[in-house]
Amino acid sequence: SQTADVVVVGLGAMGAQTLWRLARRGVDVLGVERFEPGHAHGSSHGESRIIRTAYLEGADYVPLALGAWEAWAELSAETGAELVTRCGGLVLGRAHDPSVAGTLASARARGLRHERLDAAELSRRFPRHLLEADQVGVFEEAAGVVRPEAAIRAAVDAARAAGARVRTGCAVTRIVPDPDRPRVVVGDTEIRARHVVVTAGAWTSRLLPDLAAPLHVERRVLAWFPVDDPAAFTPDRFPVFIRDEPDGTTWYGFPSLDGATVKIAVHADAAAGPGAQRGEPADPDEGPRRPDAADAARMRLLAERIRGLGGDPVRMSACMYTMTPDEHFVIGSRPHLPGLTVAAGFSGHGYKFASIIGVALADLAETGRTSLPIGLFDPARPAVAGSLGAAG
Ligand code: PYC
Repeated sequence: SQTADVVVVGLGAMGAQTLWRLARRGVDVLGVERFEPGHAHGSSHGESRIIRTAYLEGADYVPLALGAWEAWAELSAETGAELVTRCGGLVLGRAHDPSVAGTLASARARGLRHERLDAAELSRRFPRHLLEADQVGVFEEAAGVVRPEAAIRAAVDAARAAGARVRTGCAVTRIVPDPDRPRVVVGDTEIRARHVVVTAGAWTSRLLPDLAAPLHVERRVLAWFPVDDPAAFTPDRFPVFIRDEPDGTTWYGFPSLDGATVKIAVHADAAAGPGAQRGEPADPDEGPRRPDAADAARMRLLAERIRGLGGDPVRMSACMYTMTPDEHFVIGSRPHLPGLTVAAGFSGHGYKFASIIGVALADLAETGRTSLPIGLFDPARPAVAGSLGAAG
């Protein structure tokens, strides 16, 4: 058997940052990852994620978003990796649609700089977006792109350089809670720790069936479309965007990062099939169903709402969301799972926060508390634990 002060299970978005923060603090930390850091089997591939500040999911997220920007800058400074491109962000929809209304409410509640734009201003400043006459926009300068795979690899490399031990290509089969000596089983090896941080993404419920949190794993499709004029889609001219359409679909996209294509994706699909929450269910061990011609057709309909995108996607990929019932994250511990801290259920909007959640998880693993505002993510809240009559 092996020992470590802290074991981090899963080195994806959240685990990689936690590993790095702990190693940097001099903690004896061991990370275990079933694939290789920056892999394409989970929820953090596809080269880009949105970072924004006026947080449409709730003004309570704003302090964390501000902290996330700073924490990403620390990782970039330490590793020399360019991980964030600040290019501004546009939220589009009708005035009462959730993304527009939520962004405005958050910006106003926290006094954040933003511009509310009507259809005429939008078509003048952002002529590539084809909109209905009643669609409006909110532009925020403090938004941009985070590079998910690069950030995971940078954090794992920096953690190793700071002394972390890392085991990749091996799946954890069991996590045994214990107040004094929780254990993680990997193949024939049992790793004993003082504390275990579980950041297993879509695999969380498989590894922790007693968590008593209804985490619903769903498939999402990403598609890259060729651009007609690369100069019109550079980060300074074509910001990241989120669009609510009148049929209830929310989709999003990025400036061109390769000078040839733009990536778009659906966040919440109004046309999701039966049994789905906001997208098709997925099994993490099998992986999300591969994108097919029907996906291409669906994505093409969205791409056509941007002038200069269209035709067939040159590339598609599928990833997984792990949804909670209220779409807020689950971060913390439960009395019936002693010795463990869990972070899961990022509901398709967590990546941008990985840098600061790594700090919070490192705090929790070291001392059992954090000064960061994560109360909203309490795993014991009624929307999560109550919905299953949870133990503990
Ligand atoms: O986290 O900003 C986000 C986002 C938008 C669409 C999907 N995720």
